[in-house]
Amino acid sequence: MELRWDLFCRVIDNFGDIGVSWRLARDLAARDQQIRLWIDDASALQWMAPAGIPPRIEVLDWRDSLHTSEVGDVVIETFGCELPEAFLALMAERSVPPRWINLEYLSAESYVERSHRLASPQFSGPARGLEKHFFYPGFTSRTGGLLREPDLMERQAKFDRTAWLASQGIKRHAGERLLSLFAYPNPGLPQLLERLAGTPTLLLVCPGDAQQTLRSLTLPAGLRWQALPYLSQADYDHLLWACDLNLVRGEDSFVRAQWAARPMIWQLYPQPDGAHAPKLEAFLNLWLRGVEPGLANSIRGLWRAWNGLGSWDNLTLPDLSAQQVHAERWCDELAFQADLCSQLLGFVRESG
Ligand code: TRH
Repeated sequence: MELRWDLFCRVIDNFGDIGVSWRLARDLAARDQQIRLWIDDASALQWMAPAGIPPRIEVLDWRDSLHTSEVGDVVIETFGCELPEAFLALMAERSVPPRWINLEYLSAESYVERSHRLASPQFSGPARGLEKHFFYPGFTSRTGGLLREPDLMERQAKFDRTAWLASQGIKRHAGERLLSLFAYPNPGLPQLLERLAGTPTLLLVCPGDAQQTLRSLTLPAGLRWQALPYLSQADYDHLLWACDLNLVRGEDSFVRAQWAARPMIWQLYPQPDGAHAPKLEAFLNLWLRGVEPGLANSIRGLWRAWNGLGSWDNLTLPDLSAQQVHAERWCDELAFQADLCSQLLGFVRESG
């Protein structure tokens, strides 16, 4: 059944808001849904989606939502971005109210299972009489799952690493391991590089602070690096599939690294109130369940240090082949879960 979706996105900073919204829009459109993506700053789509806007998606200026006369069957506000009052009023006027969903941030913390699908009836304001539902992505069956296009695993299985690297002008030396680096400013970078020293490694570095830092550093023996431009979202996936270790950040690249089924290190979006610390521990607890204690401890130590939440003393790089086995097992486990789009569609249909 084709539904009309109004998807709202406010770009706070970085690229996660638009990255998740764009990925969701594309996934819904590929499932025959009609999407209007209302966004206050679509500029990142120039590099994220250089092939242009696919059929069934319209990208519209947020401000124009104040003057539209139509409301779709489903309205999604991403990450608690507040909807314009004029649009809320229009929603309330609709004879059949739209399904109104707040798509929340990703976390493995226990509140997610408790809060997923909760309703929030509106008793005042322009949306009076409507009901908003919270939809939480997550890693367990009692959450909304993760974005995963239906053909993702198939495309990944067909991926030709050598051809892709050549297409990007990346010249890997024989035997060299590949590492992708997408990070917030991180004072731990020199310490991380020390842990990589000794084994020939090519660091493929995404735009951002790390490129500036690396220009002024002398790299330890065996390491070299290459600056990457912003890649399309599709090619960023390819980068993750091509590398032996992926350093990712925020939300969307973190999820994609899990689907890439390669060893990874996650840098969380640092929160001034320290909320990223329990968020990190919750994920580590879930993700490392069943992992051999020596390996699990060593991964924990490294992830904490990379996030400024632990010391670098006595840390070494956990064995990559053991991490590879774990990454594949975790990816297989996650793939059993219904993906986020399927769950959203199911939620909308069952409550429509
Ligand atoms: O950019 P981010 O740090 O976004 C963050 C997080 O979402 C965080 O939780 C949120 O609070 C904050 O934004 C506001 O990292 P994230 O989530 O990985 O988003 C990056 C997006 O950019 C993702 O969709 C992948 C995409 N990307 C490309 O398409 N090409 C590239 O070359 C790179 C480096 C990223």
